[in-house]
Amino acid sequence: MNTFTHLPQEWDHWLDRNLAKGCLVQDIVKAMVESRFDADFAARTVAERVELRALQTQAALPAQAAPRQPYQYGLPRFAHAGNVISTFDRDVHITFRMQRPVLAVLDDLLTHEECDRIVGLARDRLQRSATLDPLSGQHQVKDHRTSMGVFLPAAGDAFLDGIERRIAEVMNWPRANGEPLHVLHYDVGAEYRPHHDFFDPAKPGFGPTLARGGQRVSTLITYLNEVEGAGETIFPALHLSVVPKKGSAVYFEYFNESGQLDWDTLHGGAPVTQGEKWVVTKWMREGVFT
Ligand code: PD2
Ligand code: ZN
Repeated sequence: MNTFTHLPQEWDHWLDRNLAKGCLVQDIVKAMVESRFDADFAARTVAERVELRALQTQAALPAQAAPRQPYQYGLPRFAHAGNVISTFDRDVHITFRMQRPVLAVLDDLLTHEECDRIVGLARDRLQRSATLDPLSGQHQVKDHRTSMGVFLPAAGDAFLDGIERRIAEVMNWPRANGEPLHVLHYDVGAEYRPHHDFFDPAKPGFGPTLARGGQRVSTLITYLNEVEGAGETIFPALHLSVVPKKGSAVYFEYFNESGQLDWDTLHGGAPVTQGEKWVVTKWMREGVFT
């Protein structure tokens, strides 16, 4: 199928009108792709226009933060009642839960053998972790994330396939919407400073990733070893920290049905003070991750 890589004038006006109305970048890109625009072209065009509009607004107005609408909680994806989640092959125990934001700490998500096996698959393939630059959309190595990491696609691996299936059942969200499992390793001193796992739609560099299944909606961080010192997952806005325990996990959600993002889900990996820390993260998207 031929796709368009040029923006006719009527679409140019349509793009400005929709951004002015406050439509989400990913919805605009999706509508363009459905009208047969090339996906990369659409993501780039929208991202460039968002950046241009931001520059024009900055030039026209004295520095002023746009007021954020209060986050409205919708139906939780994590809709497990009681204290046990019975997945197809394992019972996972809920040891802590909160409603706002939806957050849970889970015990026994992975066996110790499964944790060791995941570490074994990742160990020789680690690379310095990078983050997506919000303006350029390029992957960049920065001081605020000093771990090493690797994605582990499950394709053709029966072991990872089972883990993926269990995780999708726990997160109560389609497996196809998940990014591949991502293993992180922190040495002493390594950290992941507080950040949001979602992509700020106002930042042009995030357009291309938002076109790959939409916004992230939830995160599951599973601890793969016992950390000798610190390395907690911290939630500064909630005054909460989760202490790593081999095989246990922390789950949280940050996106409602109206497209609002919960900024209180700010979180980070505190510096490891002794030993090392291994985790595997699953990020879920709104739609199928491509
Ligand atoms: O390793 C962690 O504790 C951590 C903290 C914050 C991991 C992530 N974010 C992540 O993988 O997004
Ligand atoms: Zn994170």
